[in-house]
Amino acid sequence: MRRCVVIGGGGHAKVVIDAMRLQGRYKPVAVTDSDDLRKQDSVLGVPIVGNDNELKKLYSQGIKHFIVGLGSRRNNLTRKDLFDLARGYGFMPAMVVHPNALLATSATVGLGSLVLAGAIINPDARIGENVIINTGAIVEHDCVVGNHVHLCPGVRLSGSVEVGEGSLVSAGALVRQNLQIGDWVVIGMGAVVVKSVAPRSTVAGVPARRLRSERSR
Ligand code: JB3
Repeated sequence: MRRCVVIGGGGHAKVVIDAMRLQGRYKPVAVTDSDDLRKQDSVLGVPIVGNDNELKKLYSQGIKHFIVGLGSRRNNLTRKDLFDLARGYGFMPAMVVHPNALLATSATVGLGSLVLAGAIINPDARIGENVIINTGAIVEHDCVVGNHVHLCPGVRLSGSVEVGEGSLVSAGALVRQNLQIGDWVVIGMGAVVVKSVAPRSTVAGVPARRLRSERSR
């Protein structure tokens, strides 16, 4: 089994480690966490070995795979930065799919991505790298989901929706078919999105309306 480091040791890391064990392709052997007080703590029995300065050492010890185990906060920038950091050290991204997720045979999922229990990804959907398809999220046929996106629990993308890089779709949001969600967009919890969303904007509500736009990244 491929040994794997999990970057980030909070609540999301628990579901990552659990899915990894159930999938049986990777063995989680170490966790890094930026909170130095958590060194020598563990997550579901996997030791926290220190902060991200330990990554180089882990790689030299023969651990060649990683997954970002951090969920999103206000956006996905930290998840992207951690993905790029680990790739820079030479690690290969793990691709973790919970055995109770349903993936169509023609759907594709990129490296470093995580598909959790109860998620459904329908035919010809394309999922990028370092994406989280969280518990019970539905990605309908022909959707295109960009790198570093997080679809939170219970999100539903109707057919042929495009979600740009880094966007965060919060829990329970619903997106109408054929819409384009730009890069680095934030969609609020429970929103019902009936119009395409411009890059870097934040929308929320039913129907979803823009709250603000033009964030720097
Ligand atoms: O709602 C659900 C189902 N999941 C949420 C998930 C998507 O996001 C979950 O309930 C949380 O709200 C959140 O999970 P996450 O990201 O694990 O958050 P938290 O439980 O607060 O733990 C984050 C951990 O990552 C903390 O221990 C931090 O010290 C650590 N951390 C923060 N920045 C980092 C970094 N660790 C590393 N290695 N590097 C960092 O840059």
